[in-house]
Amino acid sequence: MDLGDYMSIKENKISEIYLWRIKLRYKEPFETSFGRENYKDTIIIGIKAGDFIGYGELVAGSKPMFSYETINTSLYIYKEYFIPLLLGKDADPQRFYTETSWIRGYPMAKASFEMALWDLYSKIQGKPLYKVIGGVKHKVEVGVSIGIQKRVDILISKISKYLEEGYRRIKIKIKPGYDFNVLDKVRKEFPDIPLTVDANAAYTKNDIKKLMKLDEYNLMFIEQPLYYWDLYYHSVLQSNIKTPICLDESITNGLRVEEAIHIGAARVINVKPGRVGGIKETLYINKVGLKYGVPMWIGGMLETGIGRGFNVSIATLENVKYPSDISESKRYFDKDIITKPWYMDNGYMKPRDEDGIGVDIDWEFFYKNMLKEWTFK
Ligand code: OSB
Ligand code: MG
Repeated sequence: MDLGDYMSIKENKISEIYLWRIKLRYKEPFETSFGRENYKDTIIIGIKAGDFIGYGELVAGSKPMFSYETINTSLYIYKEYFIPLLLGKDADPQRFYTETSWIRGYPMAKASFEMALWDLYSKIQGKPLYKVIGGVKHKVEVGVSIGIQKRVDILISKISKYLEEGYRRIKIKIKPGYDFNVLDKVRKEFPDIPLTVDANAAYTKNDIKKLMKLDEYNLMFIEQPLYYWDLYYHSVLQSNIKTPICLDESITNGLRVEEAIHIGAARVINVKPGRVGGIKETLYINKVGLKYGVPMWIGGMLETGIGRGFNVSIATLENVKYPSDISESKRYFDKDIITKPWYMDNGYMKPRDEDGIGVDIDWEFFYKNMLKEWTFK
């Protein structure tokens, strides 16, 4: 930061913090090996300094399914630690990262506030977020993640529809009993499409031999087949297959990426900025991946247009070399909470050139879907 940047943060002390609990129905339920979700139920954060407001979005859900974190554990961390730390202080995401590093765990809670601070900081600087964080692309490749379907013919027709819309990679969710049978039919119908599978940790070490057969489907990678906390058994599987393993749940911070690379547990990394603790940690992972030649892509948590704004900005980083799970707003919701929904052009999405994430809330619609509001001054 030069002195000018420093002065402009100084004049803009954080005066108010808002937490908004919103619940928005998905167009269709999203089913993974760990459960079914009908709503986006989350907290949107607003942090105000001077005439600027930065937004953030929590990726933890109402139940500890994808991660141990929930909306309620996040509210506890926000109220107990983050809000008292930030009120009256400068909008400085890097300082927030350092000053909360003593808190063990809670990466999703940390990320939601850190990202709101990055948006706020970028707005104070008068720059788009993707430029502030050193993004190198002006458009990013988009893939789609399709939940578990009742019948394979429904899955096949969804894949056709998404391919027509221009998505550059299809990811299908698998679990025991909904895997090889499904892949046989999908590959028969679409022999050459860029295809990946995501098991969300549905298999065990006893399945390793069976999982080796996934090599026959020409998949770009296999996402998190084993335990949500594991590296070792993934390294055993990786050493027995040609298809790269991509870790999602097991990667909870930057050092976990280094560990995973050192023990050969993954050749591709799914980075969800929320899961790893925020943007600063994501920038570190970007560097580690470049150093070891391990590419990454940005995963999704079915975010609203606010979380999506961060994911699109972050997907402009240099080491993002596969399409990211950042589908269009209309793939998730009849109407998004932002004024200009996210859309794709020929399978690409563009970060906005407005300051920060460049996203404004459609307040009338937002209030209709809000369950509770907290204001801290
Ligand atoms: O494992 O990537 C995952 C959604 C919720 C929880 C976990 C995952 C997902 C997705 C959806 O795959 C990706 C998206 O946001 O479109
Ligand atoms: Mg995943």
